[in-house]
Amino acid sequence: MNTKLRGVKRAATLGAIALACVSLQPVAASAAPHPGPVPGERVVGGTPAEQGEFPFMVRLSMGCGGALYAKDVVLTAAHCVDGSGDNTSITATGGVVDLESPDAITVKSTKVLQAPGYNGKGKDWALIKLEKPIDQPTLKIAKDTKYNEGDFTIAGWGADKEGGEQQRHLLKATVPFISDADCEAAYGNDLTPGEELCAGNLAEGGTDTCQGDSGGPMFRKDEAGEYIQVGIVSWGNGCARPKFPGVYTEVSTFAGDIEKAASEL
Ligand code: 4AZ
Repeated sequence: MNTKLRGVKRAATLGAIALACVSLQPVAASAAPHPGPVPGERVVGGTPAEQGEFPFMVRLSMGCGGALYAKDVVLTAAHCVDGSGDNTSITATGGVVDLESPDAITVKSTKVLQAPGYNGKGKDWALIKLEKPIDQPTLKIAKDTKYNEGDFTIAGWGADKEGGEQQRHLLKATVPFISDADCEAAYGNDLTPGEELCAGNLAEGGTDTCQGDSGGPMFRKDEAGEYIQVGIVSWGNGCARPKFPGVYTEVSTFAGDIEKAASEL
């Protein structure tokens, strides 16, 4: 089954101890048809992010990821939040790769804006307004489709394998763009092309986002060498399975809506 809703409920149940995850590509094992955990490695094919490497990354208390769109606005997934309106129940943690670091910056939410028209298919974006700024660099969003190609970076504190535990340390991986046609071959009408884009290693699997990474950014560098967000972790069939890439909200499609909503939040 596709694990978006299941993953969210699961993450929410884990509550404060829920930390994000990424299944990363096993380099040494990539020739194997079904790469599994590599003995001695803490993350399947993945690597821990360095402190400060992705300073816009935020962990949300319901067990999702997010990115700083502004210092006091987090961009996350619609399926990570309950609806729109005043909301002081979410805590955002930023400024650290280690969620238990004494340097962690924790700030409460004041409001949530879930994408207008969100009904569980496509439109998987939401904004969370923070009570005060998290003084870290923000992540700009892609405003057109030209960056929807090439290799992307994914990062999160979610599970490091399907059914695995949330992570204390931020993990990162690289995944290639997958065409709508290839992604539709996997997901049929569950995919909403134009509102979603896919990424992963189609043939081998082995690298992916997973439960608890939802809401976090997928990003790459632009022509100026700066990070730009092209996706929001949304859903997939399991994690890192061959033939089933990760599905991400297509940020460029909603960039205008996001910009306007943030200015009104
Ligand atoms: C989740 O449940 C989830 N493999 C996130 C990403 C993917 C699957 C599930 C993609 O949060």
